[in-house]
Amino acid sequence: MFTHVAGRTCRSLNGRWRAIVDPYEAGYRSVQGDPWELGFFRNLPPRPGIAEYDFERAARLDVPGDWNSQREQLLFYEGSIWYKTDFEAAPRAGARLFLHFGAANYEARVYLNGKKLGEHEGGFTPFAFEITDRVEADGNFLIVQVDNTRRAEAVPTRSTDWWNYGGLTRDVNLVELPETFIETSFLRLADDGRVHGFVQLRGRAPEQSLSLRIREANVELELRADADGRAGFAFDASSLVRWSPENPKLYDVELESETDRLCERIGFRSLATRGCDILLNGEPVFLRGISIHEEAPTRPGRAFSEDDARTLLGWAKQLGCNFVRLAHYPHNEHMVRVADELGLLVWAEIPVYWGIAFDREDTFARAERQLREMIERDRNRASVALWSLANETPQTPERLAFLAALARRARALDPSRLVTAALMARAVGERSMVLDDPLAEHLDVMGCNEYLGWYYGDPDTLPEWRWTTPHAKPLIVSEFGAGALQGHRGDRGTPFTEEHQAHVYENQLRMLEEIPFLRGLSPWILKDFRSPRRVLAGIQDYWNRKGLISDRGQRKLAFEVLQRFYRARS
Ligand code: GCB
Repeated sequence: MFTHVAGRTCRSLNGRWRAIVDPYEAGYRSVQGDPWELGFFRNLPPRPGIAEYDFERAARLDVPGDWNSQREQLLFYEGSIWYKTDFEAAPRAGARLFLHFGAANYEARVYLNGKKLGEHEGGFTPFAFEITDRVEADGNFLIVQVDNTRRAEAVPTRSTDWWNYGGLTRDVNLVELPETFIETSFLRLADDGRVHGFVQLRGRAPEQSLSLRIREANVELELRADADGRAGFAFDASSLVRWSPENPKLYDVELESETDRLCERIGFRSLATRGCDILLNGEPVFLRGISIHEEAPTRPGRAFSEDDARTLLGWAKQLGCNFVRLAHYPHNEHMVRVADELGLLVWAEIPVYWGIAFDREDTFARAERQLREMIERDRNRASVALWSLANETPQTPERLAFLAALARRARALDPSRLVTAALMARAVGERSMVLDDPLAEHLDVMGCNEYLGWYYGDPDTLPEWRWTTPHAKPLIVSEFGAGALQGHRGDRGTPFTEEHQAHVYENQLRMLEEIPFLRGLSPWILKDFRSPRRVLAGIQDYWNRKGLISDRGQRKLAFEVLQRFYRARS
């Protein structure tokens, strides 16, 4: 699929779409339960038994936007909603037209003018369908069934600690491309000091001459795509200033084929590990991070806009971060693009979370596909440093085989990033933690989530805990934290007060400083986020309260504790 939508000729289809809430899938299945040719996608005039619906009378929902946050009745809704919008399209002669969705959670079936275009599974990665030969000059109706039903074999599976926000949660665009177009490119700075990569053309005449220019750095290459439309290259990178959090330098990379042109802002930096060190451009780096869910900064619901990204990542910068963990699924593309600009290294992950069905091949295929779609979308972002495969998964043989295979896949798709996963350590004996998960053998960097001082262990004892591992690899403590309701004040011994949370942070940081192989942290979490598991009335009310910032954007005391720690280290 084509990447870098922002650089293309686009028409936004965002807006107020008609929406029919369909908990029994009456719009897809007959009364016997089979898929039905007279489903809602036909948009027929109302008629008893045939078409007992009418989009024109249905209420509207904003696209992009999760449905749960738009209507009180839909807060907990899980099931199908049918969306409809109308549009006109006048493609230029010879041009091709695509419908591009930033994401739909979790499954989408897409129909144009009553006929199916295709479907997509996976709630956090983009997809597109060509409509060149299906579109009419006017009077097009686009209908999308989105279903967020949780399923055991899906990725994620039934149980998570975040809200199952359903709907067309990201931008929808009509994209116009030439007959043979630049589908994608990949530029990566390798260990040999050269930029390696390829450009992929797609269309009827893929064998073309093309050029790659970075004018500011006097890079100019003349390339020839082969019969499959692929042109590989490698060039000396000595004229390129390296991207880093201190100097997030981006270049305009211009691609021009005989039939298409595309310009993308790209940064160049190298990443590696040496023993327990993470090397950025050859120098050891300590990752001062914070975990973030894709939730809007000051309103409830999914984040989707560039403004949301600037606010969330701006808060991370104020905290003193050079690193963010975008948990627990691929966030919208604005996040990684703004991270590129602001100089924040990124941990990106797929929702292989807790107990997914590690013994199922179809579940592996789902995970693998989400990994590929994430990597293909974001591989040109200098900010993205780590591909994370999984979060807090059980130590079983099936899981090890599953994740080892995913690690191989990640490296085959992108040899220039570090591969990680959020593991769990074990408490052994008196105040000691050991991280000996065999999955670490397959990773470049070990992530580890631990809740000492919150779910277990007395926070006062934290500075006495010692950490060991048999693996000579860098560690990022990818989570620690404590819940606190903003404004709930008291003494530091009382859980859910700001004082208690600040105390856990102070002692966690004292403990973590003593771990010889620690190379970064991303405490849990920047902002309170919604979770159906968090039911404690008066405190949680369906919010996970481990944010350093409340759901309304107010800082808690622990924000300053972490900020002080990071400032002293920058
Ligand atoms: C974890 C999970 C995260 C939860 C967090 C918590 O270990 O990775 O998704 O939200 O703990 O708050 O318990």
